[in-house]
Amino acid sequence: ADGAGVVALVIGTGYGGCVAALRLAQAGVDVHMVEMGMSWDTPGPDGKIFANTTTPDQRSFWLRTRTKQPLSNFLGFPIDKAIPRCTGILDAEEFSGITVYQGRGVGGGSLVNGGMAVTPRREHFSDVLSSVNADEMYNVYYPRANAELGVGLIDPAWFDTTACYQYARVGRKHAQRSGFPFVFVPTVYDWNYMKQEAAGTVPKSALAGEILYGNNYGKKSLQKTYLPKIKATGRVTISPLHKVTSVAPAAGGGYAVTIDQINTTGDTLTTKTVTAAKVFFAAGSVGTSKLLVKLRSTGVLPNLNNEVGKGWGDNGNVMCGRANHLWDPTGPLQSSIPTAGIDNWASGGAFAEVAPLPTGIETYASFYLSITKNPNRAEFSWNAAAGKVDLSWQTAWKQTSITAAKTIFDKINAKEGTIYRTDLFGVYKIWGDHLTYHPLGGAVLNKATDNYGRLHGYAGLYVIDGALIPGNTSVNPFVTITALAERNIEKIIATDL
Ligand code: FAE
Repeated sequence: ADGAGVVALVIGTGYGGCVAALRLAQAGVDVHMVEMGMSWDTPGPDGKIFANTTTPDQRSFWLRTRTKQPLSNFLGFPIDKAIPRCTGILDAEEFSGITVYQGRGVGGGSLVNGGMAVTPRREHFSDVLSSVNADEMYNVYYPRANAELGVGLIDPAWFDTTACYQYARVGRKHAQRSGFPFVFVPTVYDWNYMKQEAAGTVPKSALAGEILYGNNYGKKSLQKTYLPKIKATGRVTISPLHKVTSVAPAAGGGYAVTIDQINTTGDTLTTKTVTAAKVFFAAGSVGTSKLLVKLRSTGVLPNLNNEVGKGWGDNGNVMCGRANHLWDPTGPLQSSIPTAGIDNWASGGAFAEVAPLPTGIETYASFYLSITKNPNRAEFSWNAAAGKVDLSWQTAWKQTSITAAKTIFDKINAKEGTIYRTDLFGVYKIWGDHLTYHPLGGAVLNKATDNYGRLHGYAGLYVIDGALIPGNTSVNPFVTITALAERNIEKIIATDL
């Protein structure tokens, strides 16, 4: 609706955006959600909405002509391949020192992520969000987020026997033999559905290697949790394939939001302007930071403060594989949903998840995504010559993360008499240190905004996504992003409407 006015406009449909839209609509506010990605509700020619990891296609990547898989190599062979350019689901966004993976579509990162739904240990919370009352978070907002997201734990008896978690049991055995605390990781996968997949009574999703490019059945993404509730309010319009490019103070009050409608090859079809009384930035850590830095630097929102763009971190993500002995197979059938972790945060600064290698064949490999305590923080800045936003992260900064991860895996390798895999990230390269799945920060709470996400300098502009979190959550971030959004929107509805 070109030129029409709305009360609240939400940029992005990930965790922060969905929490904002649901709670505003329930409070009686009309909401317009704008999402640059597709709606992901229509099956492709193969009858499925989402593509499989083993056969990536045009649905898999955001505007790329070649896949850029997190594991680029296997047994010495590059595995990336040509695909048609399309507004696919996974964006591998390249900055000079890091590739940042993000979900694109209605549901944001919930479409592509591993579903690991972890609440930080309470004793670490003050390191995560120092200005937030921990009692409120642990008594009210974490429980609310866990309930809304449908977080649950695997049945430990099933874990102990099912073929699809042999890889995780091998991970547990090795962790325990080296004296590391082993923990089950809660997830948003429907565990009953996975049991039925294993029994062969329903179409397979986690047991068909579905991850990264979407899960067709068992994962409770936002499409199965917040989004149906949002639609049921009848107060929310969602515009997919619409990208916000500007938010400017409007003459008569409120904000003029400029939006490009794009097609599935990424070309702009039309440009629209919508006026909104309040605008919620929920474009993800990178999306929100890029927009705000551009708008401040180009004089559209000059009163945004100097904290905007700062405090960005990678949640210390680093990946590695270990080569197991031939008598320690990890199994050809590997559930794509990780559910086991090695918690060495307190003594080594690393929390390592035992991740699958869902290739369908025995790999004799244990694969891990580690979240580490990495204090390096990067800054977004406007590159006027190139007309784009740069990020100052340097690949060498991952050395801290590698050192932390080695506190776990050097010890396990020594105990087991095993070595690191060197074939997963290139030729003779041990560490996946070029990427993150967990971008955080860039508009940090209580710095770029007040303690509830209100941007300094502009009444009616809010940040409500991962950009608020200063770079590290000690565990996977989406439960914390959701809980913080629940906390902030409750305050905003009570005081600003
Ligand atoms: P996000 O979910 O990224 O949503 C932002 C939305 O805004 C996206 O849909 C964008 O397309 C859209 N957008 C951006 N710019 C614009 C614009 N200009 N105009 C319109 N729309 C725009 O943000 N986290 C966990 O806790 N557990 C996991 O197991 C896990 N696994 C992951 C695996 C992968 C491969 C990836 C990529 C991420 C994973 N994450 C995981 C991270 C998690 O998905 C991420 O922290 C959240 O999705 C971030 O939530 P936000 O609401 O900040």
